[in-house]
Amino acid sequence: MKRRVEQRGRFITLEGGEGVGKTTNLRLIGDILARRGYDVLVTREPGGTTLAEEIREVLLARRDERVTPLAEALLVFAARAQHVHTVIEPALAEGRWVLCDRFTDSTFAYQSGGRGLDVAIVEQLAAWVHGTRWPDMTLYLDAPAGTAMARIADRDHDRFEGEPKAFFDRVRAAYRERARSEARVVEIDASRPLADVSADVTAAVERFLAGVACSA
Ligand code: T5A
Repeated sequence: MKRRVEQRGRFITLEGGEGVGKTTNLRLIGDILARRGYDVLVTREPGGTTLAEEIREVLLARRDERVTPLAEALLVFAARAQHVHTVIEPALAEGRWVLCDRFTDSTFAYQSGGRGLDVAIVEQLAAWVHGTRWPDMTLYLDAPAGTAMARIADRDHDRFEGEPKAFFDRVRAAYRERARSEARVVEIDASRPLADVSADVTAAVERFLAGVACSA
C-alpha cells in the first residue's frame, strides 16, 4: 500500500496542442510523484471512464458530416461530467493525486479558440459540469503547430489532427492567452529537445511540491 504523504489530493493537468509531449511528460510527473510516496491516479480527457472513452471515439472519428462547435463542446462536457463525478472527485476526496492529460483548458483552446465557439458558452458549461473544481497546477506545453505535428506525422490522423495549420494556430493563441491569465498555468517551451522540456517540467513540479510542503 502506498504511503500517504499529504491528506488533501491535488489535481494536476497537462495541456498543449497535438504531439507537444503531454503523454510523455505525464509519465515523468507520475514517476516523480510516486517516488515521493503520493498515491497517483493518471487519467485523460476526453476519456477516463468507459462512457467517456466511448464519447472520445465519437469525437475523434473522422466523418463526412460537419460537427458543429456547440455539438462538439457538449460531447466534450458530457464526457467530462462523467469523468469528474465518477473518477476525479472521488479520487481527490480519498486524498489521491490526479494527473490528467487535458481538461477544460483544452475546450477553451479547441472549441472556443479553434472552432470559434463563444467563450461565454464554455465558461457556462464549465461552471455546470465542475463548478469551482479547477486544477491546482496546469503545465502548458507550447510549440508551433508545425513542430509538434511533425512528431506525429507517421500515424493515422484523427478528426482534429486533420485540421489545417490555421486551426492549430488559433488553438495555440487561445492556450497562450489562458497561460497569461490563469496563475495556475505554467508555460513551458516544448519546441526544444525532450530532455530540456522534461527538465523544465521536473523543475515546475518540484516548485509546486515545495509549495504544497510549505502549506501543509
Ligand atoms: N479535445 C480534447 C478537444 O477538442 N477539446 C477538449 O476539451 C479536449 C479534452 C484528444 C483530442 O481531443 C481534442 C484535442 C485533441 O485533438 P489527445 O490524444 O489527447 O487527443 O491529444 P493529442 O495531442 O493528439 O495527443 P498526442 O499523443 O498526439 O500528443 P502528446 O501526448 O502531446 O504527445 P506525446 O507525448 O504522445 O508525443 C508525441 C511524439 O513526440 C515525441 C514523443 O516521443 C512521441 O513520439 N516527443 C518529442 N520529440 C522531440 N522533442 C520533444 N520535445 C518531444 N516530446 C515528445
